[in-house]
Amino acid sequence: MEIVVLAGGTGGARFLRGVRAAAPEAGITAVVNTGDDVTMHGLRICPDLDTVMYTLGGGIDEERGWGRTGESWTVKEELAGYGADPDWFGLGDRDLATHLVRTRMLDAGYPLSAVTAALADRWQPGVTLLPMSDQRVETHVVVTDPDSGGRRAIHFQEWWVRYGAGLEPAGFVQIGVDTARPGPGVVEAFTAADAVLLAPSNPVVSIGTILGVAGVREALTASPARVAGVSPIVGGSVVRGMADRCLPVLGIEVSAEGVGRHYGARSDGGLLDAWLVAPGDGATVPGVDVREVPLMMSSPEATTALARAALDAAGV
Ligand code: FO1
Repeated sequence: MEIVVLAGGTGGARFLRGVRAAAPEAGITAVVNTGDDVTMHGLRICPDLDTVMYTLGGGIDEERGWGRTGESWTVKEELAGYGADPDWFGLGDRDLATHLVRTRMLDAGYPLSAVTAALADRWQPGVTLLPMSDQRVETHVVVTDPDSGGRRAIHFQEWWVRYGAGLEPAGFVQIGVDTARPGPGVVEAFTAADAVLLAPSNPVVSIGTILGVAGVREALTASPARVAGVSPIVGGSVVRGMADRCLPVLGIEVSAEGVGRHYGARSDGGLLDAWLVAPGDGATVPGVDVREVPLMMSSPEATTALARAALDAAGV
């Protein structure tokens, strides 16, 4: 059985761990958002790919939800000692090795998909990790500058990490998404899929960015598989991350129903055959099989049960 999962960072990575546990015999392909990628101190950093790789490979810091367990911050402190900007991004010493290897391979001309496969060889995540595209796509956030009052675009990582999503977002721009093409294996994965799952990742800057790559949405909707999504909103609020800060910018209600309607029914040209919402969040999404199941990934068992429910909803 072949399962394709669209995923962003922490929530998507944890959900993938559940899918792997719920379907240990299946071939699982994760199509991962690269719009959060950023170059800092001359190094190419791919937060969502790394979060999925570390989480599934056993190297993640569970408490932070990103970066390496047993991390130290000596290089970060030394960079700050030189006043080297940016000093607000948490570059861990162990994590740096990933960025050094990735940057060296990219500079040698290897595409991101080949770099990702090489890095994953160490971690053995148990799923195939595919960047949504080998071409660079970067999400920038249009904000109103607190000092000048003028508008400017800052990289998503600056908005999220430096400002804690505290600056009012006026828009999200996925730079490069229009000319980017689906990464190697992405279209083929949808064609071969028996089930397609949308992880409870950010519908705007993660799932939305993946689907913004020309050809990906078309491949998903043309897939013979049923598509089941998992709401990232529980009881009207976000479980973690900043989806509640992003959804209103696109006029999407911050609710399981709002996100479900935004994704839309497959029969109407949208994405979903099924939509999983939390008990009590009863949502009506015309044309979509809405199911109430516990969504909190509070334990490995709960996460596996959620993944099992999503696979059931996808008919496998
Ligand atoms: N998130 C933070 O809130 N603070 C950080 O300093 C930080 C550093 C960081 C370094 C590497 C990496 O792969 C991820 C990192 N993240 C950090 C998380 C990252 O901003 C998010 O995982 C995604 O970009 C949003 O899903």
